[in-house]
Amino acid sequence: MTDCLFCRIVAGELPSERVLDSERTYAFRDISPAAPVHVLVVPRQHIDNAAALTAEHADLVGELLTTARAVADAEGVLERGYRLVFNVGEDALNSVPHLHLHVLGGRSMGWPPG
Ligand code: IU
Repeated sequence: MTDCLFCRIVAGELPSERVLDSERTYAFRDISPAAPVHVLVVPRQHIDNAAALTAEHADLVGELLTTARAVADAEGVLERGYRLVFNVGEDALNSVPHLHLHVLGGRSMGWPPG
């Protein structure tokens, strides 16, 4: 059994609130939402983070983005806008070592992020 939290969520070994999924991706609600809409889109396969991506992952990355777009559409935040974030490394406060794309929306946001 893997000890990767998000691998276990994808496998259904740990509970999550599914939003939608695709062949290679799974989208679920963040347990500690930072915005009214806060969904994480993860690849079903384990990849540590965005710094571990190679050209071989190009199709998968495209699928992560189209899943994120479908989440924004389904959540009704597409028209007013939303933010997509990959955190990488400690300066960015990346805390879970399984690649995940944050979909944040439902409120206006500041820039630059803190
Ligand atoms: P980060 O980019 O690694 O900082 O984001 C990790 C996210 O995973 C963060 O927003 C957490 O609230 C979220 N999360 C979760 O949804 N479920 C969990 O069991 C744990 C973290 I631990």
